[in-house]
Amino acid sequence: MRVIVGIPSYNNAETISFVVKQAAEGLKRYFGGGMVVNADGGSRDGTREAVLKTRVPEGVEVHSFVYRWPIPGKGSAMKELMEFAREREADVLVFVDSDLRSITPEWIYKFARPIEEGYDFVAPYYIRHKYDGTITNNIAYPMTASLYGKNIRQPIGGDFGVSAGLFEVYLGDEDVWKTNVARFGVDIFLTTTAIAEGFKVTQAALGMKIHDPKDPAASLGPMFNQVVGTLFMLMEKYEDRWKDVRKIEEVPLWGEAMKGEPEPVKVTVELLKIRAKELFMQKEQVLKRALSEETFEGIKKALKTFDFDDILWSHVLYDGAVAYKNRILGEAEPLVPLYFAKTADFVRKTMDMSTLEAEKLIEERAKVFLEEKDYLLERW
Ligand SMILES: Nc1nc2c(ncn2[C@@H]2O[C@H](COP(=O)(O)OP(=O)(O)O)[C@@H](O)[C@H]2O)c(=O)[nH]1
Ligand SMILES: [Mg+2]
Repeated sequence: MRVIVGIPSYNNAETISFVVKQAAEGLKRYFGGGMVVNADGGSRDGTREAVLKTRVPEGVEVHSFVYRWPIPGKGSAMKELMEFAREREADVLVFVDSDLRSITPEWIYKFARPIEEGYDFVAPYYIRHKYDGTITNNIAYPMTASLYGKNIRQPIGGDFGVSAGLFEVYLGDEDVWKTNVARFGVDIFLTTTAIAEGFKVTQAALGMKIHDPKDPAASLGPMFNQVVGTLFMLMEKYEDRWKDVRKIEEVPLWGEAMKGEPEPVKVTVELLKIRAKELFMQKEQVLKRALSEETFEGIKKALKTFDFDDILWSHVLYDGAVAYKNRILGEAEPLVPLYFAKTADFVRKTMDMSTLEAEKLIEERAKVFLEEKDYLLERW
């Protein structure tokens, strides 16, 4: 089996060499060799040099290029990694992020082996600290599970295994790569497309995910906009695939799920609250038009108390999706203050919980989203 590992990067000189090394070891150990390819966004910190000078086992080739697609972003890098894999006639393309500190050679096996067994898409399944992955936990996971009915816990984990048949489909529609899919919308695009186009999907148990953490209020606004905008766009495209789904199906897990407490990720709750209020004032008018009256009243209260329950939160996202479809919202960005407020609520509620205990609340959230699906269907 020809396996290629693709690594998108942008200024990751400090961490990428470790990732290249682990990937190369994995290729050698489990597949007798292969290729590690880096697609870089024009880093100025020596990322590509770090890639190219990493010592790897014999039988593993290392490449690095700067992608040419004109939109700067992670998705553009991944697009060109797929094109590279297609040219080299790879059977499997494994994507891994360049800021991973917990990747081991086994990860490559776990992403590639299910494809050899007939799967097309392997999503990661890892333990993340309760405050890492707030866009995953608040949006991508409950929306994917309740809309498309697949219990994929990490739909936007960043690391994936993809079959040749599937990357052909991803590359099929060039126009989609002119949207937020070229940026951080790429992960939700990969996962949703795999499910909605009927490919065989599974999850690989990988242990912990440790990477460069981000403080939500300081740096996740643009990512929220890109991920949620893409999710809304795909809801329109695939409405026939999610409307009739009424239950959440388990998705097979390759390997044993691990338990443990990952190293803490810091969230500045005060900043979340301040930014939520500030941004809400700026977006109040458009939110009033985009949300139902009941939802709008609900969020006004939630912005005072920072008590933001899952039913209200599902209505925010469902109203948002409808407003996007009806062109009242051109982007998901006006919803950012509500994401900040919801995150502040989650931090408060889980302050004294372990990551495993907090996990239970997130699983419950997906069920609430499913129960509230009629609310969406009535308005869609
Ligand atoms: N080429 C390229 N890669 C990017 C860009 N932004 C992020 N990446 C890569 O995408 C991966 C995930 O990015 P990261 O910032 O860690 O996102 P997060 O882990 O999802 O919060 C990393 O390997 C980044 O280097 C970009 O603009 N261009
Ligand atoms: Mg990261």
